[in-house]
Amino acid sequence: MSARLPVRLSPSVMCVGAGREKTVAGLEALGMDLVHADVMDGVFVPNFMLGTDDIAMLHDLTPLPLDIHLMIERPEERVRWFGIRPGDTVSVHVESTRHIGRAFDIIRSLGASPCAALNPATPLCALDGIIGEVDMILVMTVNPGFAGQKLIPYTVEKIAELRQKLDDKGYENVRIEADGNVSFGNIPKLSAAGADTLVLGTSSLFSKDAPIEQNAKRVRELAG
Ligand code: S6P
Ligand code: MG
Repeated sequence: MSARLPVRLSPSVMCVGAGREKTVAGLEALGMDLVHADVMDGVFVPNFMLGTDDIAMLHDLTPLPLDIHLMIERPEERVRWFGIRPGDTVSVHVESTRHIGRAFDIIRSLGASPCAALNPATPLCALDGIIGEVDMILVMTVNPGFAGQKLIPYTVEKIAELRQKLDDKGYENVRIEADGNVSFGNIPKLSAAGADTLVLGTSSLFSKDAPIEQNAKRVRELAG
């Protein structure tokens, strides 16, 4: 296996709850690296989440780059609506479009990092041919649409296989993001499998069992 890429922590805005502005503004001081912004259109997934104004507001609230996760149909027709900034990361689901290359080209032209996202049941062969076009692969470890779900066990092995596949093909610098129930208990096995970008939600950073500062410290200790 290649040298491990530095771990990045990406707290999910849909899990913040009340006091969103203050919490988002404080994420950098907590040692977070990105801000994960879920966009849902009610068609690709059975939920609505974060519109274009929300994304603009997030950019105003934090200097951290956004990690925009588009769970929308035909993202290539809509991706320009989101005020993407250079340095942002933008994930597009392979299941959501017949023209994923067009979406990647637009994202790259805006100075952002294009990423491919996979639902839990989508096989890794869906990435054949496009690995060289992306900076990261987002692996859903729950079915997309909602926070607070349980990790689907087979996705851990899928991450390990993906890391091996990327390394074998010479794409050691392509990152892997784990999204869904990245809990205190699951972080060690997801990291060991090869996930280097961790989406933090209700099961870790925003767990109500402890103050956010304590949760942030615990996540960093577990994730390295
Ligand atoms: C789900 C979404 C995720 C969640 C996050 C929730 O469709 O893409 O980014 O916000 O995974 O985290 P948790 O710890 O509540 O499962
Ligand atoms: Mg997400």
